[in-house]
Amino acid sequence: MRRSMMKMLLPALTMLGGLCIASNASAAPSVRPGSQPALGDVQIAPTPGGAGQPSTGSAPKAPAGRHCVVDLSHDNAMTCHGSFAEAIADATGGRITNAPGKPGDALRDPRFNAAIEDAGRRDGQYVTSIEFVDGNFGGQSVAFSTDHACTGPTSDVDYEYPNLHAIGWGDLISSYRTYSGCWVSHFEHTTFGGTSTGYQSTRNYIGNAMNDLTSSLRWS
Ligand SMILES: [Ca+2]
Repeated sequence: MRRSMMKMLLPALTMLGGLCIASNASAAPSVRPGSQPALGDVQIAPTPGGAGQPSTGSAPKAPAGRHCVVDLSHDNAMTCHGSFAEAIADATGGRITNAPGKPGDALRDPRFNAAIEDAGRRDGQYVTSIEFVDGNFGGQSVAFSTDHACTGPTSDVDYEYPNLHAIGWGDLISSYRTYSGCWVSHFEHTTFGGTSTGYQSTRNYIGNAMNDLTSSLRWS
């Protein structure tokens, strides 16, 4: 999002800053053995189904639907969808099929976030982070999925994506939400060069220094 627009939205973002932005400070997901999160309106499929989505593979273009999923565990294959709900169904292997249509509404709902974490724990369909074009989890999105959670220490690199420009997502990210015990570092240049944010958990605004500048990502 343009910085001029961000200035207009800053008061609103400040107001919303305290809402449901989960601290990931412990790095490890909050897991209570045997407990079930209250899922409410977030529908969980009774049996996990494969995403079954064709992939654009190694020849990606700027996505039309602009709600995309990149599978970090399978050659970084990207699949794009026309709605956020479809993308989340893909990222969770079909477990969450009716995510709220507006990503911002979904991410401010603790039940949605619990369902994402639950999909990882129960089905091995983890999401490292969901990245957004606008601040406050708005606009187009790209979710990164894996088959393992991140390890606790941030001294290692659990996953990485070297070139967002190659898949139409370079210089766009303004906010992000982390899951699966992952922290994410945003880099100014491809292959992890230039300025970086360092590993951080959820941010409803990435900050002026890196807004619309991210070209590569690492998770730990
Ligand atoms: Ca790690």
